[in-house]
Amino acid sequence: FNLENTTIYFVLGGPGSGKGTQCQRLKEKYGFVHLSAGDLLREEQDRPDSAYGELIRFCIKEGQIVPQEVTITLLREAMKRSRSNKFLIDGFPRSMPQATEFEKVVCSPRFVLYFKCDEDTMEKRLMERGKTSGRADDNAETIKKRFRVYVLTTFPVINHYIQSDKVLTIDSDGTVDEVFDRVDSLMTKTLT
Ligand code: UP5
Ligand code: MG
Repeated sequence: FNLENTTIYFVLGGPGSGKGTQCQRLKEKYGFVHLSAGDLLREEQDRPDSAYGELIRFCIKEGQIVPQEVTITLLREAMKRSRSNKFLIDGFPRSMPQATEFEKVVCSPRFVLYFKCDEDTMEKRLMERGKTSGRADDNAETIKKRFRVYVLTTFPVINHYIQSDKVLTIDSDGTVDEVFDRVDSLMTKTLT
């Protein structure tokens, strides 16, 4: 597992801000491997012989952060498997200790894409998705908890990277195409 020449962009923003949707478009255009920490946790939760299934299920339902050892291990394994060296890490790190540990055992991000969105918009999107997603956390009660954890615990990570000038802020209100145009033009600039 060679970390030399590895480029990582963290992709952060509140629940429903559009991280996954935009990563999908960015990976196609720019050839990144997209790793959603939430998706990796949900896969692990559903693996029949997982030792962490119950723990993950509980944390997700409560909107709480899964112990970072689990998530960082899943991310490292997925990075290794991909054999790539360009990653969009979506929905991680969710706390300052996670950021510190990841930088220690993997590497620092080149940039942080921050999808900024107001809570009303995010809530509408998540409630709409909840009609069909089957996600245990797309309900009004859990969404409230996710917002709280985001503000108290995840937002400080964004603030931390703002201090080191790594954050590219994208206004995430508007259509998927409008948001993509914004992130696309910022992305292009980071690569030239
Ligand atoms: N949508 C997207 N963009 C739109 C637009 N511009 N206009 C209209 N609709 C738009 O989008 C959400 C919904 O909105 C979709 O239906 C989409 O079509 C629509 P999406 O792109 O999925 O937004 P995203 O920001 O990815 O929302 P997500 O729900 O995935 O955010 P979360 O950060 O809450 O979810 P995640 O999967 O990352 O984490 C879930 C849980 O896992 C956490 O709460 C936590 O319990 C656990 N977790 C950890 O413990 N540790 C981690 O490191 C990561 C997760
Ligand atoms: Mg997502």
